[in-house]
Amino acid sequence: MPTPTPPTDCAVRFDPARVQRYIDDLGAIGVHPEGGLYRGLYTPAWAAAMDRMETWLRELGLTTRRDAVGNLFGRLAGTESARVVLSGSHVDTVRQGGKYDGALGAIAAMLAISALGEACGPPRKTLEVYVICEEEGSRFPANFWGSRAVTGQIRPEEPDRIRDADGVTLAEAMRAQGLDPAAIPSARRDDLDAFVELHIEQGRLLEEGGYHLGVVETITGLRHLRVHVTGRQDHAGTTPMDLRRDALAGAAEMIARLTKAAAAMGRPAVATAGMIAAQPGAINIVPRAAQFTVDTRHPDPARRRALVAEIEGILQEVAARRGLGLQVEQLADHEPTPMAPAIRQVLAAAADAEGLRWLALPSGAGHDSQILAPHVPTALLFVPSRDGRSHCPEEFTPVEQIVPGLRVLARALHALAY
Ligand code: HGY
Ligand code: MN
Ligand code: MN
Repeated sequence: MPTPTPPTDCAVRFDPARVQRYIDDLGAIGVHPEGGLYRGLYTPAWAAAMDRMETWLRELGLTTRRDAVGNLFGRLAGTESARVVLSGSHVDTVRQGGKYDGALGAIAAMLAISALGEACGPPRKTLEVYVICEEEGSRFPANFWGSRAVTGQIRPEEPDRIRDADGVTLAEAMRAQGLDPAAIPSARRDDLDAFVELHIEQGRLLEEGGYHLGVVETITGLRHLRVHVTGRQDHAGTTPMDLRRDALAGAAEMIARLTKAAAAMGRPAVATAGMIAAQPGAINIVPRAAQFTVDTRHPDPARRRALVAEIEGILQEVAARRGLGLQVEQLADHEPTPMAPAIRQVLAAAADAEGLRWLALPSGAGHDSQILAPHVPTALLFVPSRDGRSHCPEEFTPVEQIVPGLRVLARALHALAY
């Protein structure tokens, strides 16, 4: 694998003010009434953001194309090979999310590839910006929708089975955007030689260590559950505590113990109950049912298995002792995913060539890179996150900490495609 030849006769430079304008303009689409952003897959805000990206890609001289699930590509054709070096990230957001998670990687790929085309002429291999339609699973419980389409991993029953909170299926939402669920298999690609994703770290290691950049070694393993607890609805005033089958009290004990188990395992083990609901939901009624989600992560396969097993045991023990029904629905399960050493080396050499301090680190967040990596040599480049904050309106990275990432991305793509 080549090491980045500095783009000598094609000095690639980035104007911080211009970079910030793109971030702010895209970050103005999908403003959430309670703060931050929300661009759920196939919502009007999502469509507006994809349209804005396509307009920019065309203005920058790239040929655009959309695939069957709504991924957007901006192409800089290669002179010698139709093989493609891809770079980008997702445009959808979590609810009340920030304007850097995903969007920055799509903008960075657009600016790096267009700058390379302008300064260095056409590449040998084709370079493509990959504006990914969905990663977060924030509208539909089916994350990595865009990259699972590109790698042929969408199961035929998913579009009609998976529904959002309003009962709209993925297939219905696709059709409302003029997309045909039957065409999903056509989104699969087998022409990809490499994928490089730039993303905010969403953690605090780079900032705490004074590093300019992070080169990810492994993306953490993740399991998403929805836990259904059932008990018996009773009068809150007349039912003795020892006779209750209180579904919400059972769920609360489960959550307290599973989060304690992750804390006891120590960093970087994490477990989060992000959502909870109870029925019938009245102040004077013992709840008959409760549902909550569990997000469990660890970058080490054995530790992840141990934590998952311990959590399963906690759910079973609490339910049995309290006489509660238990049904555990698995929503997602991803093994820890190593990034490609050869592509990591290209990023590291590019950072060294720029005289930057970089850190090799695991990613505690999930990324499209983990879906591409088993199919395409893939690497993930981090820029710092202020206070390690993300998935919140406070998400922020100063543009002077973004530009070094752009320069390294451009060098790496130059090494891979020219
Ligand atoms: O949840 C994650 O780690 C990613 O931001 N979707
Ligand atoms: Mn995210
Ligand atoms: Mn992301």
